[in-house]
Amino acid sequence: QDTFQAPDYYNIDDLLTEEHQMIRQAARDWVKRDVSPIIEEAAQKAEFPKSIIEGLAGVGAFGPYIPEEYGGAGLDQISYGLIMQEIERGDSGVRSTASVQSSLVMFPIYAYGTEEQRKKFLPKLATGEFMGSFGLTEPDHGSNPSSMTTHFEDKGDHYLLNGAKMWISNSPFCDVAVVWAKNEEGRIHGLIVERGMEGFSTPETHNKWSLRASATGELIFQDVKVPKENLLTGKSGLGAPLSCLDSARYGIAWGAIGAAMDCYDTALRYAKERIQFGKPIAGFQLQQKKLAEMITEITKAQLLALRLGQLKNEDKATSAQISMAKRNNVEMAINIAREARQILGGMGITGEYSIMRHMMNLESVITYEGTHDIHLLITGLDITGISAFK
Ligand code: TGC
Ligand code: FAD
Repeated sequence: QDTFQAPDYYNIDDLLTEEHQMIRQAARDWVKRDVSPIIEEAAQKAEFPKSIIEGLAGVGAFGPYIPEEYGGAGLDQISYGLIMQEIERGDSGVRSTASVQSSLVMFPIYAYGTEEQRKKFLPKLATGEFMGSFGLTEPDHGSNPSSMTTHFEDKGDHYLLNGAKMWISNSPFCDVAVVWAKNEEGRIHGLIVERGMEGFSTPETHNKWSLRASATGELIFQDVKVPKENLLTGKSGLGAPLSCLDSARYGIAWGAIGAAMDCYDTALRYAKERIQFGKPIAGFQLQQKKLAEMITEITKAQLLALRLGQLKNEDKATSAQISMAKRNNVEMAINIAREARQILGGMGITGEYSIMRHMMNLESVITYEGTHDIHLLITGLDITGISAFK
């Protein structure tokens, strides 16, 4: 059952347009109907529920802000954020699938691809006929992707790609992968690698305690011949993949609010119903402190995300502003999940409620797309002008 109430303590809905609210409602209704009933079982079995791909496409989660002529939904950035929020209310792994497809696969093809690449890939990615993955992280190069070793050589009529990527969302079932690799001069470029190319394999990573309803794996390239027309020609250097991350990190800043809202709403309802020592546990000050702090933090995160969305719409959001929102909102959500789980006592550790699943999922969310530490250092660099990375 799903009786979710969306917290809106500061009447933030008044700042949204009717269209925003309709888009959010459509995503919310879909999550309630098609995701919530199946997601716990999928997570327990550690299976990505492929049945939801069509629905994700239907609510505009694949390329929300990609223009309609390429199959996208042509929406603004706040709509994109609201869709991510509703999807992550269901599960962070489902939102991951959408984030990767939209911001890490469709965005680079749209922004840096040729017209032929856009026409060939974007409409199929928008409907979910093609699923995509994004290969930046390597076994020995996570927070520091500029030192990647995956590389390609120009062989005249094709490129020869060698190397390996690790921790790649959607990899086990992806049809296409946007892969970041160095050329002979050590310059980073994006290549579109397609399933079926000889020497390309995508083994799944098992035994995850987090993001279990999302498939994670490797991308392995052994002398893969990539046609020259699959090079993303519009931008090279680390700034190219990092600009994709900006878009995905922005979506995560909204998505985390969804997970937090679900935990808060569940804990609030449980606290009002659960009787101990002759009264609802919601009547005890310690539990009220937890709940009051949750709604305060959710409200602050909502305002941060909305303002960032306005800046994104005006093309004025900086990477450092996005980092701050990703870091703050994910930490907010993981803290709320931990506190909410305690409010449910023993019931909080079961799959009867979504909280423990959110809590475990958020351990990945606080690590991927730049760790919590890295985003702090990005803020540190922005305000001091001094890099503390190296
Ligand atoms: P640095 O020297 O600072 O920058 C290199 C070039 O990139 C430019 N740049 C950016 N451009 C666009 N957006 C950004 N956010 C940018 N940040 C930097 C920069 O201006 C420079 O350009 P140019 O023209 O001067 O060359 O690079 P660095 O090597 O010092 O690294 C900086 C650092 C540590 C912040 C960066 O490497 C970083 O963000 N590391 C974290 C890695 C990361 O986030 N990986 C994520 C992998 S994908 C993933 O996790 C998907 S999860 C699935 C899901 O989303 O659900
Ligand atoms: P490391 O970089 O080894 O970091 C380990 C620790 O050291 C962290 O706490 C980090 O904060 C800290 N650290 C590192 N450098 C510094 C520093 N300079 N100063 C202080 N502390 C530092 N990647 C993709 O490319 N595509 C994907 O689709 C994708 N999906 C993912 C899905 C899941 C479920 C997970 C868990 C990861 C995924 N990733 C993906 C990879 C993810 O982006 C990386 O895990 C992340 O960037 C961190 O890299 P790492 O795991 O190698 O950790």
